[in-house]
Amino acid sequence: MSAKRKGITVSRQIMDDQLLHPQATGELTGLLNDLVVAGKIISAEVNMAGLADILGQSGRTNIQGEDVQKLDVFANQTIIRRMEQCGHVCVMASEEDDEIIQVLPGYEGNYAIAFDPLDGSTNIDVNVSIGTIFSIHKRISPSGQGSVEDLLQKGTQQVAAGYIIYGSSTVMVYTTGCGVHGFTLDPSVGEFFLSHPNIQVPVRSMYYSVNEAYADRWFDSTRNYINHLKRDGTGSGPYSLRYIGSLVADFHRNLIKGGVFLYTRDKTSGEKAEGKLRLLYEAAPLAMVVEQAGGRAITDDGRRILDIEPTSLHQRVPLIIGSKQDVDLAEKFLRGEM
Ligand code: P6P
Repeated sequence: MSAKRKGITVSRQIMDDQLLHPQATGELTGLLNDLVVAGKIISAEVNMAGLADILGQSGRTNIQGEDVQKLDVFANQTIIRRMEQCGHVCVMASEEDDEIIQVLPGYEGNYAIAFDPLDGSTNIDVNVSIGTIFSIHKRISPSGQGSVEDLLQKGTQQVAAGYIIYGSSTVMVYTTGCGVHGFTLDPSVGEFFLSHPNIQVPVRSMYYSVNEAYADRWFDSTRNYINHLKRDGTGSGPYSLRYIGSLVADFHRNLIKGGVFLYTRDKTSGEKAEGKLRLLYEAAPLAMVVEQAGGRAITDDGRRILDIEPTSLHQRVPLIIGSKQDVDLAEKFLRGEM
């Protein structure tokens, strides 16, 4: 990275991205910059959580039936408040809300945003990295308040996607379809500075990321693939297991160092018949990021994540995502070719 690019802020990069899209009006730029502000506010709260009385349960449960942590509520409200009055959004979907979320009357814009405000939040109290994941589509409804149709679009139709990981430092990673860039927050000045330009996920790795506790409930293709990696089936040495249990943390490590993450279907069916992760605001945005970085994202029955036509806001989808060659190999197993 040349010296002149050292001080590139995320807002400058968002503007540079806009210039790559001749038809851009600047609305997406405005939306992303408001999302950056929300990320800074959430980051400050997450970093204070250990001190402020904000740790622990909020006493509520969400659509997933999970105890909602206080920081979840704060993060969700922070993003909603920014998006409902930014003038660039017509409708929202959040992991924390059963139904679509409208924007303030008169502030309707041309984009729809789906987000997981604080994924991995069960890890909050033990200081494990957690994150915000977002997916942005151009509206398809004509005008005014948006509708669920503006959100239920294929991943290939996303105009921007990314995440903010709140860990040892706060890093924002996003793409608008022109590559993937990472920015690290300098809390002393309150700015995200370019720290990971043009991220390319290593084409293969030595790491797999899966919850081995579910091995007895995997389909044979998944189990055979994992055993192949563990038993040096690739001939380059046995893979190591790295699993944090926080999707954004596991994904970010794989994006930077290489690796393959799996959360596949549970063959005993039940609520995890399609896995645990959500298409709209987890799998699809991370799939856009990973493909823009040269990786792949598929389901464990061989579908490309970005090609899946969503049918409901909170639908689950099995996910195999990461280094291209590792996902290519997984695809061979699930096609019965190995
Ligand atoms: P399991 C966190 O609750 C989460 O939604 C993701 O961040 C993470 O990848 C997954 O669940 C972990 O699930 O079943 O391994 O605990």
